[in-house]
Amino acid sequence: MPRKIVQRFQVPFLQVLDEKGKVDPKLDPGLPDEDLVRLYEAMILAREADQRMLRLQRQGRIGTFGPATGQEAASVGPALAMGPRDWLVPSFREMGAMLMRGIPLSTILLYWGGWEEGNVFPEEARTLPIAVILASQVPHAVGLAYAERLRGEDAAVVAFFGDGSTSEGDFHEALNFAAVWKAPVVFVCQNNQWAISTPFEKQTASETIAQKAIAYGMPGIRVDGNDPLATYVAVRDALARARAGEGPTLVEALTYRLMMHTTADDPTRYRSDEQVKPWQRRDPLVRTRLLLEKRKLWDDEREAELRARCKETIDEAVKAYETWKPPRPDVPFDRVYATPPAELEAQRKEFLASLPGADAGKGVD
Ligand SMILES: Cc1ncc(C[n+]2csc(CCOP(=O)(O)OP(=O)(O)O)c2C)c(N)n1
Ligand SMILES: [Mg+2]
Repeated sequence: MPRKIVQRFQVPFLQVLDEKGKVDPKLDPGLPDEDLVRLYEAMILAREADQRMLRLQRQGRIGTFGPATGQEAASVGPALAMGPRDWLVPSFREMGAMLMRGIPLSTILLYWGGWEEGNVFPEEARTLPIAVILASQVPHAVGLAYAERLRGEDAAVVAFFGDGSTSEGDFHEALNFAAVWKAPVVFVCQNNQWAISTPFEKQTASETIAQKAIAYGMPGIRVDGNDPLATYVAVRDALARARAGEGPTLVEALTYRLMMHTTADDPTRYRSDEQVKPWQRRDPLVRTRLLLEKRKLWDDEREAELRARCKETIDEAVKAYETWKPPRPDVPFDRVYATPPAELEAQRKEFLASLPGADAGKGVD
């Protein structure tokens, strides 16, 4: 037969916890109570920290900041699914996951305060630096995953990026390489439906991001990105595939950017409140609290106690950030190469000599 269908494809969708806090019993991952509470607490801390950082930016106490309010479930679910030896490769809206990996909030404040030290994480957090250059982290994630396998390690990698980042060449190159070489990596696209002012419909002619996986020969799934149980289940299953040597998976977490792109952006210039409203009703924090209440794990008293604990944690972090003193100004030169080339060292010297108070021309050690 000269004309026939050679392949047929489907794009699955997963939601476990709906907006009313109801879990589909057939899909319930059966997480222990303490994990459900952990997910909720991590999302509340991320939200509170986000809102505080917005205020700090408006007061001139940190630099430009990209909030993740409304997107917390997309990063805490995957973080819960990860093991301690796995690697987190973030973009820039994964504060929930980063805090769960044990990165101090004061370090995250240093990052948004513009300090290079804000990219130096505790080794045991196994987390790469924040990546603002879109999709630049995705090939790195694949290389990291491939290297772990080459070394015979059991570790896998979870790499995050946004919907806009899927239009970058780096994204496509990374997915192709990962699929061909069966690298143990899980790609998580936080599809918040905006790339600054570019809406999802103008970003791609694909109906979903998940379907892009098909072209590269890996499974793709779209999940409700405001459902921490769906993001958990999808990444848990993808990590199991990765560890079994079956290669990568693309998980599209469909969510929504409720706030501005960054503090340098005014979203009222390109979208209306009416567009945003339905997504406020899909807030991941609200449905998770409803679930905890249904399971008799939560009440107003626990909520008040948690909010007070978050405030204390954030106050301490802000204090640590604001009393922090840079040990020396040339730290950014340290982390570009394992062994810096002579040219870079010459630039370091020139930079140090140019600082106010520096004795120009004098060598610096
Ligand atoms: C290579 C590159 N091009 C442009 C930019 C400027 N830029 C920063 S964030 C952004 C939009 C990113 O959209 P998306 O990937 O959907 O992530 P989101 O901001 O929605 O989380 C753009 C264009 C950049 N950081 N890097
Ligand atoms: Mg986006």
